[in-house]
Amino acid sequence: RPVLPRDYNAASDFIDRHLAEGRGDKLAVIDDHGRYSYADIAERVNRAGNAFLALGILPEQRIALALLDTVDFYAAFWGALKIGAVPVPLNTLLTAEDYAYMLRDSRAVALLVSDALSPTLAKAAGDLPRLSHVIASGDGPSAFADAPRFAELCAAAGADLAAAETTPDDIAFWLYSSGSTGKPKGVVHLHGHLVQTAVLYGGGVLEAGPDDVFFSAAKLFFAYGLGNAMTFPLHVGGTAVLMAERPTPAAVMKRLKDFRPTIFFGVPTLYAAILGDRTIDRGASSDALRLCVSAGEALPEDVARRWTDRFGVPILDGIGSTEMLHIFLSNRVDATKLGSTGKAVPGYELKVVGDDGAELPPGELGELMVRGPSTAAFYWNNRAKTVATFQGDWCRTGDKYIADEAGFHTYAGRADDMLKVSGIWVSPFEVESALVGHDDVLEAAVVGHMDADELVKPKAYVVLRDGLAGDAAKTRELQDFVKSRLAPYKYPRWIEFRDELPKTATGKIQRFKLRG
Ligand code: 3SK
Repeated sequence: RPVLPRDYNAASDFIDRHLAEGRGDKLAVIDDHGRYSYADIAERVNRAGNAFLALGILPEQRIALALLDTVDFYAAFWGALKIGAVPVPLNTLLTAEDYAYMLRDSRAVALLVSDALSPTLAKAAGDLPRLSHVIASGDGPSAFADAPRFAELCAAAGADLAAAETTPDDIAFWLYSSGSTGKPKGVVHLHGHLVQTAVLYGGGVLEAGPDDVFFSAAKLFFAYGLGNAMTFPLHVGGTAVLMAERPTPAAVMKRLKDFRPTIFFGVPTLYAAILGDRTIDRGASSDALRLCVSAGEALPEDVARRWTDRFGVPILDGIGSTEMLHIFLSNRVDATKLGSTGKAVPGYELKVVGDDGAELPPGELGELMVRGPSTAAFYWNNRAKTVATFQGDWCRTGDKYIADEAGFHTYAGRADDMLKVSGIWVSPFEVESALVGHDDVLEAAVVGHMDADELVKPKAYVVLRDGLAGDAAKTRELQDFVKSRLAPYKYPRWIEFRDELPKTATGKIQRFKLRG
């Protein structure tokens, strides 16, 4: 584990160190618009930091980032950290209501928003007295017609900037994480956390080095993507390939061909979708690719086997969390057990505990707990959930696991009702509430259901009001209704109509009777 000096600003470590060590000319980032050396990135970071200072933004104030994956994300994230402010990257797939909550909860004083996301954010950003600045990223039309352009603010700002005096324990950034009930929680991470994940997982498990080119289908606003496509490449002086568009199989394969990444990071749903297209073969990738990584949800054995057969590259399954910042349990190239999530990443400790909190021996099923040097400090403004999750230096994962004698851990479902869909949390309760908001729906229960690739997607059981028929047209109508109310990825892929739902004597829906 790295031991950090008392004076430590993560931006100096991840950005300025490369200039001090003579790597200014090395290629750091390729995005949809261009290529940027380490010197270019350092200058953009300094200009962004100075632009924030010129707006009067103070250390510890939050700057919300609703940004697609472009070099502006790097500039804004590190520019904020460098002045001691706190970037809060937001999921770019959410609704105006979700954003309104996060902007209010975080008390963000500034919002930087990609043009393409501006119509949704514009609906969220009214009536927020603490939000003093909205800045537009991009050069297209923005729904914030009067907002200053990030590029112009940066061009007018100075190119030199000294890092704010921070310590490894200063708050660096937040990420929002959703739970089964209640609103999303602001997960608070410290300056010292990023380097721990870069060294322990990026260096220790991936054995990443300066010749690696990193490409992540998971976007930078996810903890998974933040490491894959930003902190891991930056830490070793490698190169990151960024893509703003949605990670469809075609878009991903094009980047694999054009930019020849050496490490690719995806989620099982994407690996299965690529495998589902028989026209995509090894020739559609490149011979530079040495390693693939899967996280976000458990990787079905069959998908892993077919991927390696088709592309000739190992695929490492692992699991992380927003609370732990990145992957803490993983297979390794030289220690893989198919169907298992692997062993503890060195530097992290795991234990499987029973309902009473006592550690269980190998072979017994319980909840996985983890401790390590990148554990979030707390949830913002949520004492009850903080104490329930962070217990001493152990963090409850909410995942059920069985460990074997050799330390391999096999996933056995969630301790709560949460679903991981294409690597993103979905609360069944939120989908149920949306469904019952439809005039024709009396009751709804949502559970996880396996698709043909053994990947979990939401399935709804619905009781309609008297006399209404549940048919294909009603299914589509309800699916569209959910998509119009919630982030579209949350919609139920299947709807089964029932006359009634199984319930306990006290009227509680018995979801376990519907799972299958
Ligand atoms: O979902 C995961 O497995 C994950 C991996 C790395 C970082 C964050 C998360 C949630």
